[in-house]
Order: sequence, then structure tokens, then C-alpha cells
Amino acid sequence: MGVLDNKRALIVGVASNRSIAWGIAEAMAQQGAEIALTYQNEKLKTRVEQCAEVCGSKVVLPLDVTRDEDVEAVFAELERQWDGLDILVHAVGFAPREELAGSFVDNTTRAGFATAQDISAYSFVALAKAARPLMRGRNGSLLTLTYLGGERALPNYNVMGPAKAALEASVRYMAYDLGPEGTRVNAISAGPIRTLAASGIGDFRKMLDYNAQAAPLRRNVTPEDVGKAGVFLCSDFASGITGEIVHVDGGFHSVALSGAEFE
Ligand code: NAD
Ligand code: 0WE
Repeated sequence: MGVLDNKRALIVGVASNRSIAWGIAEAMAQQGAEIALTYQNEKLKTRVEQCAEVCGSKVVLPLDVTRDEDVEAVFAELERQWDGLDILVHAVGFAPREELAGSFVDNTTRAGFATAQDISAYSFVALAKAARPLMRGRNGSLLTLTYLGGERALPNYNVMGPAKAALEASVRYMAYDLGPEGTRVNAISAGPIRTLAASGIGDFRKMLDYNAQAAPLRRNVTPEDVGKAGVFLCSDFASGITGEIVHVDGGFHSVALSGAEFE
């Protein structure tokens, strides 16, 4: 018996077995949810299909969130295969790599800013819009992934900061709009995790070490930590929680001066 028995979950954002979305998919499957996965492009298809096999998912669909026709096709297919949808997980973020380093003011372009907002923030609204008829009246739950860089300025996150700020505000407006029909909307603000989206980010190792030292739990979080919190937020145990940003970061966000240098 699982806390998500008889629930149907669409999970967007699996790219590898290190993806945060994969940690969530595994945890949800373990708790009895039936899973559908999407893949961004043909390059990622095989890897996502392998993940689908592991979590017993029989529905694997292509989805590039910048394409309205992909978004429509995904929900048309889900409507055909499933009678409704209980859970939607959005774990997608992107900005041009050149803009994730150095000076925010000098390196941010109009096009890069728009891309970051479109893929990292608007896409959550777009998915909610398309999922709405399938989720209405089922006590459904939407979940997205954000990062501390949306609340505070830190090195190199740059144009992704305003994109996560927009995503977090969208969580509140979506919760406000969808609450009357029983749908909850929340976000997890995860601490840094080495995934594909973190690969090639300068000094990521140093960031991980700094976070682990400063966090009250004195360690970094894993996709499993995030997966468990995701299960909670999308389960009936969180029936009164919506419009919320839950930090799953070992407590890093809650401290100012911390770590070995000050103790
Ligand atoms: P990841 O690379 O495994 O996942 C990012 C996903 O975004 C990939 O599956 C990729 O295919 C998808 N994506 C990008 N552009 C897309 C598009 N146009 N259409 C469809 N999908 C697209 O990395 P991750 O770290 O698991 O990232 C998942 C989420 O978690 C992101 O929103 C990220 O901002 C957030 N997050 C990551 C960390 C971290 O340190 N890794 C921390 C906090 C929050
Ligand atoms: O949200 C993220 C990752 C965001 C991301 C990463 C990439 C790398 C590849 C968005 N777009 C791209 N574009 C690419 O071409 N995180 C929370 C992980 C992350 O990324 C950082 C971080 C952290 C933490 C970038 C700079 C500083 C810290």
C-alpha cells in the first residue's frame, strides 16, 4: 500500500537517472502512482525509455515545452490513455549557457532573458492550462522545482534568478486560480545537486562543498530527498498546502553565518 495508490502522475523533466525529476518519479512509483514520462528530444528518448521501464511507466511521450503543439499532443494522448490526471511535475529549466557566468548586467541579453522566462517559468503555466480539464475536481496537485537563486542573488545563476522568481510568483497565482476546483500548486526549492543541468557550471564542486558545510544538516541533498518531499506535497498528507515553496536544502536557506570558519 502506498500513499499515491490509484494516482496518475505526469512527470516532465527526466533527462537521465540523475535528474531530480527521476528521483521524484521513482519515489512516486514506489508509493503506488502510475507514471507517464516525457522526453525533450530524440537524443534523450532512449534514456527516458529506460527510466520508464524501471518505474513501470507505459506512457512515454515527446515534449518540447517551447512548442504549443507538443503540449497539446501530450494531453490529448493522456486523455486517450487515462481518464484523468492527479499529479503534474514540472522539472524543467534552461537559459543560454553563456549567460550563466560572469557579470549579470553585462552578459544578459533580451533574447536570453526571454528564453529563460519561457522555458523555466511560462512552461509551468502552459502545462497547467493544458492539464486543467484532466485535473479538475480530483484534488490534483501540481509541483515545480525552483532554486534559492530566485529569492537571493548569488554568483553565476544570473538570468535564471529572475526566471525562478517568476516561476515562484506563478506558483502563487496558479494556486489562487486553481484552488476553487480542488487543485493545489506548490514548489520545492532544492539545494544544489549534480545533474546534467549543473554540468559545466563553473566551480559547481566548490558550491556543493560550501553548501554542505553551511547547511544545518551538514550535507548536500539528493534526488531521493527531493523525491520524498515531492511525494508528500502531491499526497493527501498535504491536503491543506498550496501556494507554498518548500525548501529541501538541508536548511541552507535558513542560516546566515555558518560553517567551520565561524565555529
Ligand atoms: P536535468 O538536466 O536532469 O533536468 C532538466 C530538464 O529540463 C531536462 O530533462 C531537460 O530535457 C529539460 N528541458 C530543458 N529545456 C526543455 C524544453 N524546451 N522542453 C522540455 N524539456 C526541457 O537537471 P535538474 O537539475 O534535474 O533540473 C530539474 C529542475 O530542477 C530545473 O527546474 C532546475 O532549475 C531545478 N533545480 C535544480 C537544482 C540543481 O542543483 N540541480 C537545484 C534546484 C532546482
Ligand atoms: O536551475 C539550475 C540549472 C539551470 C540551468 C543550467 C544550464 C546548464 C546548461 C539552466 N540553463 C542551463 N543551460 C545550459 O546550457 N540549477 C539550480 C543548478 C545550478 O545552475 C547554476 C547554479 C546551480 C545551483 C548556475 C550557476 C550557479 C549555480
